[in-house]
Amino acid sequence: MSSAILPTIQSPADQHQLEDGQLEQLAQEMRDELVRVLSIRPAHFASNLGVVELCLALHLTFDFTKDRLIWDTGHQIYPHKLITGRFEQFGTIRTRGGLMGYPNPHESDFDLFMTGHAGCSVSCSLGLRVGADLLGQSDRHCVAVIGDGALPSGIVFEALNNAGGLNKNLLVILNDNQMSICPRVGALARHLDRARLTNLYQDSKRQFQYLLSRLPVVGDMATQAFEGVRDGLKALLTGGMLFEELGFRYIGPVDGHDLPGLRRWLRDVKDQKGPVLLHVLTVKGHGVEQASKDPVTYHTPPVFEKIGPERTILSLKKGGSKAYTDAASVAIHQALRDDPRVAVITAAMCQGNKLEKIREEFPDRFFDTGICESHAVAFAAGLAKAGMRPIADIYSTFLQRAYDQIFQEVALQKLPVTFCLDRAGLTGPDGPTHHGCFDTAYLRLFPNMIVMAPGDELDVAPMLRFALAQDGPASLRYPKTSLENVERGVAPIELGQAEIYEWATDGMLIAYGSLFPTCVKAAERLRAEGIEIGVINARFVKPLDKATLLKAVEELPLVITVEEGTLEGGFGSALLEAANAAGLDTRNVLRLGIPDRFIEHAERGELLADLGLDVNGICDAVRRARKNFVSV
Ligand SMILES: Cc1ncc(C[n+]2csc(CCOP(=O)(O)OP(=O)(O)O)c2C)c(N)n1
Repeated sequence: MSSAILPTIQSPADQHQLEDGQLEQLAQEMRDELVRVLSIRPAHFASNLGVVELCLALHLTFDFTKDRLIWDTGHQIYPHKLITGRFEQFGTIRTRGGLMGYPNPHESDFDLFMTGHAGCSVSCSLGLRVGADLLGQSDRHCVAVIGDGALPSGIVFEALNNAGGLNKNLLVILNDNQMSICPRVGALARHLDRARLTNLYQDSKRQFQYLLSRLPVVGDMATQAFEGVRDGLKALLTGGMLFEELGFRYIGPVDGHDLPGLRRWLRDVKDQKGPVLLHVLTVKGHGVEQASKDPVTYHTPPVFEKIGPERTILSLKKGGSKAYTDAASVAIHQALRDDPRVAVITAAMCQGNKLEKIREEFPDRFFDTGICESHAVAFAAGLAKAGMRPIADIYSTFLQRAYDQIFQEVALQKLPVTFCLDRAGLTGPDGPTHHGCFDTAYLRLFPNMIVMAPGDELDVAPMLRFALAQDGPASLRYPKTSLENVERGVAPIELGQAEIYEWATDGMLIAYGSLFPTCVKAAERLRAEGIEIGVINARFVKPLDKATLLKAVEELPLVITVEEGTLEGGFGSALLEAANAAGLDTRNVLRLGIPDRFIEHAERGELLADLGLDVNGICDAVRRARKNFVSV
């Protein structure tokens, strides 16, 4: 849709020319553009609709060519992109070579960190604040915007604690829409809800709070006594006691969709001394009725069929084939039915992990910790120690947040926690913050850990059952893609045993996990060319099936390992280490996988092709290798 004002905003400074009415129109045009582009491309939708006014107010109040702004997580950064010189490219968002769906410093100086994982905005803003002060740039304001879903992350409280202690000038804006992806959980939600109740008195409160917050912090006994009264009154009025106790001045809650009001509040807090938390109330999906009524579906909806007048969504295009997540969710559900000791833990990804039915049927053994992966893993360790069989169902990339808990609370204690690593491998349009590339390398380092990957759908349920039967930790990783099957008499899952799909004389493709079906297709194509290549479904990287795999290295002219994970420290590395320890010549071994660089955003299929991990790429690698280092 062509619009009158938005295309003229080349940089945030252009907004300053606009009257209130024009700013309102700009907000509407931004929403129209979000609807237009995201109706044809699945992307974060409701979160972005909810922060349009907040984004405008921030850019109208601060000068982010020198001040600093961090959007926590970064999934709600689209309005910011629209008014920071990227309107014309907005239609390319999340496509190969186009704008990223998250902040990206390579795109714009207005984006400071490339982020996608939740919880770091307050820490990074505090670092920016302290760094600016040390470098004599105290006039630069630092602002973090964090959602109520990200707020409970442990690291946020580490940062609030540090900021309150340092008493630096820092503005934290809490964007409270009462939602994470699913409705928010935990005790903090109740605290924020109490603060919400006082919203009715917001206008009369504004001046009062402002006056109170302007009172000096240090002083004689009388002042201190007065401050005690002040804090008590404020807490009584606002319910923001928790933040006050952590050393922040709590202000709010204020209406996040009233642009003139928001601007007044921001002007008030801009030059306050010390750390300030401004509590802003927004509606996730604001401006699109269906999105605000069903923010879970519209967090990242499928494409929309049709848009009616007034941004009305007439229907969503759903459907498509079943994904690995579906197979895992069915297997987890069955495990809970089979064994009362089994429990499942998600870190705010109930919807993404497709655990809703389990949440309904087994509310006592389903746990959503919120965006708290490290807590989730340590909590799982506690459950295991108590005699339960917990499953930590966490995306590969987010499990990185729990690295030390996997080490200490789980592996070191040899506790039977099962890790289901969803979205392992290349996750497509989300890009480098979300690709699950590193888990094979980071998990196989730990003693006591069993590290596995199903080769196809048929491996998923048996592998989960196998993991749950172990007396120590075990993990399985599966990709973000449709289910695939390799027709065969499936061999049972046995500890450290690969499955030989086909042995052949010219060489062997050893697939670890998701690319097993691709390897089977590649071998078929090569056979048609007269090249006899076998395929092994490795299943385990730890313990490795040395007997089978080293036999291939020893006897065959060519061995190619194939994995959807980093080459550094991955499955191929494990094979080379084992071969080296056995004194084998490994010049016939070639490793295919993800190289040592961060991988951009594009469709998973496009990325696999780029990296030579599709059927064509694998066949080419075999042909090249036969030419280069195999005497045929
Ligand atoms: C460490 C981490 N875990 C999980 C996620 C997945 N995730 C993306 S957005 C989101 C919800 C964030 O809620 P909130 O901060 O309130 O923002 P809202 O979408 O409600 O505006 C979650 C769980 C993530 N990005 N990072």
